Amino acid sequence: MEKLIITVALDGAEVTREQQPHLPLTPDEIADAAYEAWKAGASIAHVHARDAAGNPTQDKEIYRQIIEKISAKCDIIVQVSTGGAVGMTAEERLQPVTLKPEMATLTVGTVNFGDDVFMNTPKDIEAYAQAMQEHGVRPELEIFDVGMINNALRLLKKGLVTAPLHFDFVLGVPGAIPGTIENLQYMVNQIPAGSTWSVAGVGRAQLPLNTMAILLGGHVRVGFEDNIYYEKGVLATSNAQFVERIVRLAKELGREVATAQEARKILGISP
Ligand code: KMH
Ligand code: ZN
Repeated sequence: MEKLIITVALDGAEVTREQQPHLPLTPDEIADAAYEAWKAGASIAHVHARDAAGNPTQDKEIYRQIIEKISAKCDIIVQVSTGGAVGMTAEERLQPVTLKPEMATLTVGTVNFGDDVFMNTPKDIEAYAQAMQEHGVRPELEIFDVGMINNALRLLKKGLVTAPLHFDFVLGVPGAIPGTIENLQYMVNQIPAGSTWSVAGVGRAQLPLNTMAILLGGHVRVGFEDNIYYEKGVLATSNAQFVERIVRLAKELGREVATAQEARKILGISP
């Protein structure tokens, strides 16, 4: 089986310090958290920028700082968000792609998101994909619900993304597909042979879905963006703590963990 890629989603756009006191917010804090997670075994850092007040922003200069600070500490792959936060415009959301990071997320459909709507019109999705192609950025296709897989295949047909595709199944967002083992298995069965995939389970779905991915040959995403609790009622003390648990589980289950360089090879990213 391919080595296991561990992505750490360090901060997200929705979680607050009030909910999770160890949430990294400034570029320095995000870089330190990425470094700790990399030391623990993560090979991709999925990052969202926050402004001085801790609110989500897609400001290019803040992303630039985050990328520079992380890269000065370690060789973890930096994956910027083009999802940003609900309500942001496409122009806002696209900003970090112009920095030519190694990876960026690309959500391929609109979905209810708690009490909000995470808007991704066909036109905007195509514009994000095109910008990623222009800037040489490897897209990770974010799949919040089943129909989005078909949208990804349409992008492939149009030549806006290239095979092998890399998917991230995000299960358990209120308003989207629930985080069950059956749903993950169904989604995995729908993607083209030769694709790679990881799974991000929201809240208590994180650990069982991550474990299933280790067994099925997929990859995993952990971190405060998706889950702030280490176990029921107990807040995690760091993002790295989640990575450490995955590394232990992978070892027990006989799956080797990929370094960042090995992850680049698996995902077809030139170093
Ligand atoms: N914050 C969510 C609305 C991504 O990073 O690309 C979208 C999101 C997905 O987090
Ligand atoms: Zn995100």
